[in-house]
Amino acid sequence: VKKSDVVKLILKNKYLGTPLKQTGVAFAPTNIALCKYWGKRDNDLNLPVTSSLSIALGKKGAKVNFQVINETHDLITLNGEVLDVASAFAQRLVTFLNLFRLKQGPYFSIIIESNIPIAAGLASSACGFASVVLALNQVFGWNLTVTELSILARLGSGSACRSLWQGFVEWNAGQRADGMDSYGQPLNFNWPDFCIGLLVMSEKEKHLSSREAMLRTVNHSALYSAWPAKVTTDLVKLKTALSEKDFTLLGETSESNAMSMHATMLSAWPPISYALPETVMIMQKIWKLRSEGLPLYFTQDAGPNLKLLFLEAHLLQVKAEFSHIEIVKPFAHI
Ligand code: 2P0
Repeated sequence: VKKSDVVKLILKNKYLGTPLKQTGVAFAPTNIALCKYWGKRDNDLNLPVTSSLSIALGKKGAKVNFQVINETHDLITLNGEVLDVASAFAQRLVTFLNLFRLKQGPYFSIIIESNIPIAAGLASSACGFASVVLALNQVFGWNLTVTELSILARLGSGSACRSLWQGFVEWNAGQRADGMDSYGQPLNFNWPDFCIGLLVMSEKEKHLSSREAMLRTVNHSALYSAWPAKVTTDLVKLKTALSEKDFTLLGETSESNAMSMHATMLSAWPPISYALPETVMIMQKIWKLRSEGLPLYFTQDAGPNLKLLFLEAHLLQVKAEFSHIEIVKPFAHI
């Protein structure tokens, strides 16, 4: 099954339609996985080996503005800078857009504004592709369901299928070869005093994309075979934690899940580590604070930055310990 086959399955007779509107504007939040997506069963369709569970970051994400233009190529602007068409980011986006049009177009001016560091393990591709499919749905007048949009977003980047909602979202791995059963679904749990602290150690682009790192881990890590069972257990624990508002269970499960994902990478060959010395120092500081009674946990993705998990009751203490922290309250605006 190819990406273009999935696009045909979803768009049916709307496939390769002409634009209905000249513009499309959309926002999608970024998301942080508490139970990670790590490893694909289909590398082209971004079909995961396991399900995963994330929390959206409210106003942190990407806004896109699509405008049909009379050109033979797209014009992409990212945070005020016109992108070189040969850049990896532009190529990836254009390749994705080509799934939805013929050689003759339409082509777009695409203005992307992101308020998170790009490619620093803060899930910029997730909100990027999610906002792009939302905008395309407007421009082409597809009227797709949010489930169908989630499947299309996944074709751009796996984690993007979780970025179409605020709050907690589960991505069911699904079993079908065409991935029509692999999409995000919102979980109906509100947790107003849940806080996330972003600790950015480096805004530099990562040295190894998650795409390559996942592939290497699946193919060359002896520990990867233990990962699916770990995810199964952790998903049950996380859903229990959400329904019972058990923050300790949520924190422990999320941190343990992240550490286990990184363990599969460390055991790959060549080994993969996304940590900087500061990353490890801060982990140790968190463990010390926790041993002294502060209910503070972290998660880490394919980059050196840490995302701290805590409740509002401990906000002042967390701020006092980490001077450069940026606080996100995922449910504050819902
Ligand atoms: C996640 N990550 O669940 C995991 C944890 C990084 C670590 O999803 O190849 O950019 O585009 O499907 O979605 C980042 O991987 O990878 C990611 P592709 P993606 O958030």
